[in-house]
Amino acid sequence: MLLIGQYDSPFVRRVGIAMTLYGIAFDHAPWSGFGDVDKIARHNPLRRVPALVLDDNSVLTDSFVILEAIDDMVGPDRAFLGRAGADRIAMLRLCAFAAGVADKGVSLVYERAFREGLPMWVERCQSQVRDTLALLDAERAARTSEWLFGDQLSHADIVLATMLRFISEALPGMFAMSGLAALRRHSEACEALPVFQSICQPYQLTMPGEQ
Ligand SMILES: N[C@@H](CCC(=O)N[C@@H](CS)C(=O)NCC(=O)O)C(=O)O
Repeated sequence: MLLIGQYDSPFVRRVGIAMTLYGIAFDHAPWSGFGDVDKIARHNPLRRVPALVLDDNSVLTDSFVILEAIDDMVGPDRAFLGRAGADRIAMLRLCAFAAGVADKGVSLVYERAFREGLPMWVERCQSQVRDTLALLDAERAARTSEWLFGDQLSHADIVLATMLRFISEALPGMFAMSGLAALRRHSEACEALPVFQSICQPYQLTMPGEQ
């Protein structure tokens, strides 16, 4: 299998971390969404990352779909990052809030990089990020367990951390992190794990036409 996309994307990184924790062998193509768009387009007409090329050459896109597929590949007994029953909905709820913050962060990055920035859109995205970070911080603070769902890491723990690192690095200073103590503690605990250190790339936006 081939995982396409750079690890400075919070979405690619969450997939790379999950596959590594599951012990799934994969090749990695650290292609930039803009600098390497032609290479990506050969596999994924949507030209987005992450994309996972399966052994039969079919291609999956979107981190949620890819994680669903890899949980399925390892099977219910080994899919320790997933959850079942009510915990599954609770986990997906937090994943969606965290991935949503990352989505709005990506919009803000593009708004800044590709045009001057429509104030109404920028302010809307910033409010969405700010308020959802506050929600996630309160949710994390309310849980006293090592990880969000007990003593075992979950997909929600991973995306919370990949999102926070992305927001901090791609939009430095735009959002005050000082009031987000629980999220910062969570992020530090994740980033200290060897898998987070190996599946990692400092943020860098490559503009179209650059390599
Ligand atoms: N919902 C998607 C979001 C993926 C996404 O936004 N990827 C960005 C890079 S971080 C991308 O490919 N941007 C280029 C584009 O949208 O054209 C997921 O969870 O995988």
